[in-house]
Amino acid sequence: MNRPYIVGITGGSASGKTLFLDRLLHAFEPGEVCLISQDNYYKPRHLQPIDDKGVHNFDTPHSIDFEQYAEDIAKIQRGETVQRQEYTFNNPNKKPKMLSFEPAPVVVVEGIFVLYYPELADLLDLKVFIDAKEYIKLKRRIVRDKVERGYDLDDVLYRYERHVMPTYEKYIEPFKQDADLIIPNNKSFDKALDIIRTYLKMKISR
Ligand code: UZR
Ligand code: MG
Repeated sequence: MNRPYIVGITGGSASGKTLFLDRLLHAFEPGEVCLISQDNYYKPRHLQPIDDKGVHNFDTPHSIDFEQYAEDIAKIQRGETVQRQEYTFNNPNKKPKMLSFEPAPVVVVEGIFVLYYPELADLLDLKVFIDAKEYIKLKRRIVRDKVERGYDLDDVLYRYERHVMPTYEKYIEPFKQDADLIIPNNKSFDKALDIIRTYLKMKISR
């Protein structure tokens, strides 16, 4: 197999990265695309930094075991399979699955810090930034954290203001200019999705 084509997708929390990728992956056959998400590389809770109010901050680049992440991406790039336990966002109602990442012609690397770490950014052949207005991200985040991650509203708002926003300004937004493509996602990303889908299909058929 040829060396995989590696696509990095980043953007602020709740900008629409995961939804974009769910839609994108639907258009491919199993084995054509491998998605390896940064979400599965959060360090365990007891290793997460704690803020001055004693609350865990999952929004610093130190929250991620990026060395393992970069190593696993490099492994897939070399044609090896990677096993990793699913991260459930500390949701006690979810039982973590064992995930298996298989080498594929296209590998997608997704997460808020994938452009921040040069060790990760240097592995990427195409860098995509998904962008959305702040109030839209906050709205999406409130809904998602309640429904998918089981957090209550006070908790969501506290983290958004104290952790998510500062991290966006410091570690995510400054790297927007390193992206090859910036996709606005305030209403819809359908046309951009079409373009990326077509481009990746072309990469696979070559
Ligand atoms: P996306 N996050 C959690 O909410 N809980 C965890 O256990 C680990 C991470 C959040 C993290 C970040 N921060 O904003 C978000 N907080 O997941 C990144 N607080 O995920 O890009 O899908 O929004
Ligand atoms: Mg996500």
